[in-house]
Amino acid sequence: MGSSTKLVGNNNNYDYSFKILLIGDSGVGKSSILLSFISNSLHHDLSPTIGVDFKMKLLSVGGKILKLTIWDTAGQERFGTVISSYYRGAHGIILVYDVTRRETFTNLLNIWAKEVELYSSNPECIKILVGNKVDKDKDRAVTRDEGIALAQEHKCLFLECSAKTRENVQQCFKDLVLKILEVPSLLENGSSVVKRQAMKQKQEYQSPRGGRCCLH
Ligand SMILES: Nc1nc2c(ncn2[C@@H]2O[C@H](COP(=O)(O)OP(=O)(O)OP(=O)(O)O)[C@@H](O)[C@H]2O)c(=O)[nH]1
Ligand SMILES: [Mg+2]
Repeated sequence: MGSSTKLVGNNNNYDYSFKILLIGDSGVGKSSILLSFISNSLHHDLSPTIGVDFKMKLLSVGGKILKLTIWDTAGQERFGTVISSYYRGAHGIILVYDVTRRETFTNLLNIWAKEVELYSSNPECIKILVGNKVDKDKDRAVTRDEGIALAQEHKCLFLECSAKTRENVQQCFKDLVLKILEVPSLLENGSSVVKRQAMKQKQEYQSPRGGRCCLH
């Protein structure tokens, strides 16, 4: 699809609403990627996420206005019984690892991919494997080719990015939504259902810092 993607302002008129999840080990940069995408600015030394947080952003892609609700979760916590509702109804999942920490890459296979398989209610949900922190190239512990191979094995899209320099951060979300737009079943449930769920889950997940919602 050769459409252009641009960021659009603060309004509630949209054609589709998509739920996107960020998952991966603690410290890989999930919150940094999200903040870099949402606010177009650099954020240093974020604290680990507590519980679950989500943010919204409107995008214009190929003449359609898309509302993305992006869920960010703590890599170091498991949420027991609420975990399935975190995954429920997701249109896209961003699986993040840190290219300088090999265990974050192997954990995607051992822990996170299994969790997606178990809890993701949507069989056609689009996944993208993202290797973050490419700005630290001299500390690299996972090659680009290894990332590509894992993505192929799990039928995921693939990108390497840096939340610090913002290289490829917009592209991760753009590639994901362009692919979601190609799947008719994802478009069918891409509107009111997700909006209702977001409100419900916001209440379920109220945490000391969680449940914040901002629309940029
Ligand atoms: N050099 C570099 N540092 C990064 C990058 N992305 C994140 N960091 C740093 O890595 C640390 C962890 O980033 P977070 O965004 O909090 O990681 P997280 O995946 O949200 O971690 P949890 O919330 O604990 O699951 C922070 O100190 C960030 O500043 C990057 O692309 N390059
Ligand atoms: Mg975080």
